[in-house]
Amino acid sequence: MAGFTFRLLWSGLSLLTVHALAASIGKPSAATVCEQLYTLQQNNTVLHSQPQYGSLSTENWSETAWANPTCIVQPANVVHLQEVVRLLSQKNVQFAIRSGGHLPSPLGANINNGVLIDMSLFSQLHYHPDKRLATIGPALKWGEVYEALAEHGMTAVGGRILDVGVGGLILGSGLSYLSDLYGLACDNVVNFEVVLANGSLVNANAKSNPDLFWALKGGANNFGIVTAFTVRTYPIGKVWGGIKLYSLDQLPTVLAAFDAYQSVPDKDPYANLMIQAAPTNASVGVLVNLVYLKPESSPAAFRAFYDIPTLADSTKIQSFNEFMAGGVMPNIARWDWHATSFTPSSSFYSNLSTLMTTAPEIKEISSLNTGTLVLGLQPISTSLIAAGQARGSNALGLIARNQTWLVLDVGWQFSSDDDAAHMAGGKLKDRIERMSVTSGNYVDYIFMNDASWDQDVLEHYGPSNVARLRQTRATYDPTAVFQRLVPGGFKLGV
Ligand SMILES: Cc1cc2nc3c(=O)[nH]c(=O)nc-3n(C[C@H](O)[C@H](O)[C@H](O)COP(=O)(O)OP(=O)(O)OC[C@H]3O[C@@H](n4cnc5c(N)ncnc54)[C@H](O)[C@@H]3O)c2cc1C
Ligand SMILES: *[C@@H]1O[C@H](CO)[C@@H](O)[C@H](O)[C@H]1NC(C)=O
Ligand SMILES: *[C@@H]1O[C@H](CO)[C@@H](O)[C@H](O)[C@H]1NC(C)=O
Ligand SMILES: *[C@@H]1O[C@H](CO)[C@@H](O)[C@H](O)[C@H]1NC(C)=O
Ligand SMILES: *[C@@H]1O[C@H](CO)[C@@H](O)[C@H](O)[C@H]1NC(C)=O
Ligand SMILES: *[C@@H]1O[C@H](CO)[C@@H](O)[C@H](O)[C@H]1NC(C)=O
Ligand SMILES: CC(=O)N[C@H]1CO[C@H](CO)[C@@H](O)[C@@H]1O
Repeated sequence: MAGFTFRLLWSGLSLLTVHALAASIGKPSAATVCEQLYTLQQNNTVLHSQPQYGSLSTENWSETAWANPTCIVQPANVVHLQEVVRLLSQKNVQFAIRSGGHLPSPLGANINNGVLIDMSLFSQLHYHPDKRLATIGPALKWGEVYEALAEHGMTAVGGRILDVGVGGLILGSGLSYLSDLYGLACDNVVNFEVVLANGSLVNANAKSNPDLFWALKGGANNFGIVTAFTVRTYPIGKVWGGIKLYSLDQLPTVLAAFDAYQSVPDKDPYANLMIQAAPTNASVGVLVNLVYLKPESSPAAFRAFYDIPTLADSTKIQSFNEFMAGGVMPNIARWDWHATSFTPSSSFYSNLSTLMTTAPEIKEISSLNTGTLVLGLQPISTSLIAAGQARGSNALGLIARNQTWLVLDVGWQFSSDDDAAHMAGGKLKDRIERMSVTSGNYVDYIFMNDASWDQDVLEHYGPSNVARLRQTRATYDPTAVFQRLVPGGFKLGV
């Protein structure tokens, strides 16, 4: 098999690296390293001049993530990846890491003048029925994971939209429709297999490298490159779920129902939902994606919504995967999003509804070509936080309060509007945040997977967690390779 040939070629690379280092004079460049990679591993190195370069550098969810890497490496296995990381570390060449490519941040998972490590070939999936665990590769899409697990009657705690990537979602914590029952995606990892800055391969779990295990649960790309996640799986049967669609002017009523849903005593953890409203686009209105993780029609958990007349309603009993396949995002070229968190109250939601029709930023966004704003609201219950703690702690510093994670998704067409779109979204997020600070509803937490590139997510994990993350970095990446040489993504800071 090709694997054998790869090994021979790649053991040649180590030797060459040593010679090259010994002889190194002057400043090493990404172009030199790319030539070396290409000489040694043609099949897995894509240079600027090659036909595949275009589609690989423009993958893909949002055009804001496109860039011009000097070359793109697609390691075929762990040994390849170790050699690539060793070479880049030794030569001090900057690089980016990409799994599913769904982060819209410019240069968050891509790079100009550097090497893009594209993890596409890490798409393994093994289910271990005796332990109810699955080992999954970072390049898989959640739809592929769910489909494979469904054959065993199981599912995993992962993305709510099927084409999101595994790697970035878990390393950014990962919110799922199962989270009130089982915690966040990162809470359900039992082992991370990781290539460290010096190229060594380690497992991080409760027993081996427990400090790294903790740090990776929210630590993004600050500690190493994850080559495999072993995650807990859970039985799933049919669910009741779908989308209830309301008109935009029903937003205050829908948010009042949302408040009632969140504030009942002992909220049923089998119920979950996500609200999306498009104040720039009245024809889209307000979408409530709701799911009950049992085959039970119209469960009591959602009773606050049942009296509100809908424009359309697709709720029915179906498979969990069919339900998630119904979740969509508008097809718009460029995206940015901003996150903030607050504790719910009826007065806060009422003021938020008003803001969504009056804030000047909404006009600024709708005046851009295909300018679109989607307000997203995600309920986070204390049971989610407790379920996470019960599975071992994470680095996120969440406080045990019922809360809402808000996201403003901003979509537009042309790069010439990038600054205007980013500014408007950021100003609106700040406006909402000021309102929550004034009313005492503010929660000092930024959900990484919904955050914009200029939100300092890790700093908000709290001072003691940040100190512990820095300590962990000193152990596993003493020369701060993942800070200095990997500029993209949410960084811990030096
Ligand atoms: C349509 C859509 C729906 C979404 N739904 C959800 C949802 O339901 N729940 C949720 O939590 N989030 C959701 N997200 C957000 C999503 O989790 C983030 O955008 C996440 O970064 C995507 O992961 P990825 O692997 O596709 O991204 P990438 O762009 O490939 O990577 C994201 C970041 O992680 C780093 N990274 C990726 N792989 C590795 C690795 N193997 N080792 C080290 N670092 C790595 C990258 O360097 C980059 O900084 C959604 C996003 C989209 C676009
Ligand atoms: C490179 O790819 C070609 C075409 O797919 C294949 O025939 C060849 O065996 C590969 N070489 C290695 C070293 O894997
Ligand atoms: C969170 O809300 C639930 C009801 O949904 C309630 O039972 C619980 O006491 C609340 N927790 C806190 C810490 O307020
Ligand atoms: C909502 O707005 C009113 C009027 O401005 C204000 O008095 C109240 O404090 C606000 N409440 C919240 C929770 O923001
Ligand atoms: C609003 O949404 C509709 C339906 O998705 C779409 O056809 C239309 O182009 C959108 N308008 C704007 C301004 O985005
Ligand atoms: C690589 O780094 C790890 C963590 O700092 C260290 O334990 C290990 O000894 C290093 N390996 C080599 C070969 O230097
Ligand atoms: C790799 C890939 O799929 N690239 C596509 C991303 O989306 C743009 C526009 O939709 C296509 O032109 C690219 O081919």
